[in-house]
Amino acid sequence: MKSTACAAPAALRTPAAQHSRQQQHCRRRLAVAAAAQQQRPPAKTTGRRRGKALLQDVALKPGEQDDELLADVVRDLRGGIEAVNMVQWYPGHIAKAEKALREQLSAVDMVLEVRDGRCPMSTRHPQIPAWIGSKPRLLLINRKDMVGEADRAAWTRFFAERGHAVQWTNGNMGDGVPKVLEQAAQLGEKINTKRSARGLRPRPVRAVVIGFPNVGKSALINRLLGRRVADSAPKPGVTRQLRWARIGGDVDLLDAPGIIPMSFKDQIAAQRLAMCNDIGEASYVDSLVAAAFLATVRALPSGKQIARRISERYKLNVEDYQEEEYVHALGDRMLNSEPERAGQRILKDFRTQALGRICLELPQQYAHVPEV
Ligand SMILES: Nc1nc2c(ncn2[C@@H]2O[C@H](COP(=O)(O)OP(=O)(O)OP(=O)(O)O)[C@@H](O)[C@H]2O)c(=O)[nH]1
Ligand SMILES: [Mg+2]
Repeated sequence: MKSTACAAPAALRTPAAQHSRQQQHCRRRLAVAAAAQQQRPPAKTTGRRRGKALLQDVALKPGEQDDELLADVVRDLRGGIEAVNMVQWYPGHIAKAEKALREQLSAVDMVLEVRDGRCPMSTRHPQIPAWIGSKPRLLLINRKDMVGEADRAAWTRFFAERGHAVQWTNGNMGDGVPKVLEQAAQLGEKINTKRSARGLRPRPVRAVVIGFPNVGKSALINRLLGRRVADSAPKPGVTRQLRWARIGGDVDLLDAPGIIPMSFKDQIAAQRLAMCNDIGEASYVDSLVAAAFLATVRALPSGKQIARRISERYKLNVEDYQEEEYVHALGDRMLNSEPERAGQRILKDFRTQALGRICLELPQQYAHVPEV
């Protein structure tokens, strides 16, 4: 962006003039901030609309484009708007489901915890280990097909170092499912040996499938059962209630709605959930999440390769722009100057793998985390 300071007449470059100019900028900065606050829509407005409204408030107006200082202020203010507001989207059914789930946990023998392979640690619910106590927990990292082999191997090692032999699964195709059934059957044998020693009749193993929204829990249940009993669709919040389903007498499965922690302060993890469509779209601003996605992939070891794919796909070189600018430039180029549509396009292409197989997080980012 061009600086107006170079073009200023000599009189404006004296210390006194500079001081007054700074004061003027401070006043303008406060005015912009105040306008953003005042025009904030009522609290019940969705996160997405609120985010969009704020972004409009804090945008450069015509004639301000060359003002470098004001541009800085605007950038600061925009940066202060969170891309994802999880609190705003904590649907009532999740709170209810969490309560019901905790009540049911005492009746199950094992827990199948499903994570999203594109962000296995951002889809970790920190309270689950405490809720399930000493019951066996099998970690299923789903969406195997959406993550490259090297990333899968690195994550498998990461979990193994922390005592968990994770199972990679594909809820659509069924990869990994026979292994899960095998482990459930082994546990069933143990339970029933104990029961028969006490003179009790054998019973099926009871397993609950839990995890964040849209990670593929219901799809996996359908695969485990070999028929479609649970509703499964590409959006978060499909399963609304806990429901038991039975597999051929050996295993009973409990399908649960996706759960997220009530207080979720990690903005980076929240952004990854938004990128993966694992939280409701009302909680985020597409253009900002798409910009965060571009920044995330830029920092990956395969960042250059992904950048090439993005540039080729949209015929716009991603290396020439800062992330948010790129989303806007894409909007200008292809989508009627609508940055939100550009954001949606990028996110959709990531989610449908049009940009390739991408794992958004790296084990080394969680090297300091002992609990998984
Ligand atoms: N590519 C791919 N898609 C998957 C996989 N597993 C599930 N899906 C798809 O992901 C979408 C979400 O799956 P669901 O089974 O509804 O997810 P869920 O965890 O039950 O979601 P909620 O009930 O909303 O919490 C569906 O469109 C599935 O077809 C997988 O391993 N790979
Ligand atoms: Mg479901």
